[in-house]
Amino acid sequence: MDESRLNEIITMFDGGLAKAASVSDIEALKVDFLGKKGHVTSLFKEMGKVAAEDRPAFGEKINKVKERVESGIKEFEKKISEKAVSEKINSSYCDVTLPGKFHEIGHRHPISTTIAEIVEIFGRLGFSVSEGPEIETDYINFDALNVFEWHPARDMQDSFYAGPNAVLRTHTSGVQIRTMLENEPPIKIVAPGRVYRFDEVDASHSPVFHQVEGLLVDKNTNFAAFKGIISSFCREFFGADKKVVFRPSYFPFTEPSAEVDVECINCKGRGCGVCKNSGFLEVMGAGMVHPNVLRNGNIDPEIYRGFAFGMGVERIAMLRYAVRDIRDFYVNDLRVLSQFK
Ligand code: 2NL
Repeated sequence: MDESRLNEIITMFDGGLAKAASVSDIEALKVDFLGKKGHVTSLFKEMGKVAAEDRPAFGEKINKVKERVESGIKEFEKKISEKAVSEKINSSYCDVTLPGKFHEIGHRHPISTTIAEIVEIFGRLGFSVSEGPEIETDYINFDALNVFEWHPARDMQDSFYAGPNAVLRTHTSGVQIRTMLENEPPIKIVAPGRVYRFDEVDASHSPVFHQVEGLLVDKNTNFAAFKGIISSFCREFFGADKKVVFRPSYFPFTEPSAEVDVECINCKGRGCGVCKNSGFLEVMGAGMVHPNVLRNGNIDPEIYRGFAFGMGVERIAMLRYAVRDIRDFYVNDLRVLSQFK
């Protein structure tokens, strides 16, 4: 075994490496040189033929050849993987300095904002939120609220019916009747939601609108507590400087009943078109819960008293945002709605 055989193998390997262009080329080289029958492997098999005293020196030499082949292959593999990475980077080039795509962010509808503010203020006064179905029985929507069979509000012409005993709720009071039936006092809830009335559409009427009603039932509540809570709400919502007045009124479900007026937020009480020169705006109806209604809620009126109130959200939103036509809330014209961001 002479040096020239070793040099021959190295020359062959260098030639093969120079021509290699792909992973499969280098795999073939690996087999040719380091495989079971490869050139380098066969050198080790020839060890036996070498004289014993020459073996260490020969062993060292063939190990050098083996290392040379292995490092050549390793270097090639490194080069080819770097090339693959840089090709990938170049082919998927992205200009990170280009401006991004602009997506407009949505926002709350003014009616939702108004409901959220009302609910938030009553939340701070200790009221929690209750919700219920939009289709009610005649009993829950009318009878339980002391609205007698002959009451004009029960005229079929004034309400939408989904069936013989299925009315689209004309107020959210049903939620409060059910709350009374399902809970022991004290009760302190607000019931926001969509309500329906068979009204001709005009600048201030819509057949679908929103209401927030409230109900407090407890042993020791009274008309003074009622005035205190409602005044607090009105000052919080409309401004601390506004006068709040309670005018006698009538509702079948409360006795006594009151209409609540707040000093005009447009003219501060001087009189203008918004308040029809009265200096005041009517913002809600309210009163002490009628004993019949407490009884229908399975609450003993000899032990408990309650007060309740109801306000139209659209009306309040129109006053607050100086919107003159209720339909502006429903046509979903972004030129209108985007003013309420
Ligand atoms: C209005 C007037 C009102 C109520 C709603 C009520 C509910 C129960 C018992 C008693 Cl469960 N009353 N609700 C009371 C007074 C007035 O609404 O003008 N709403 C827009």
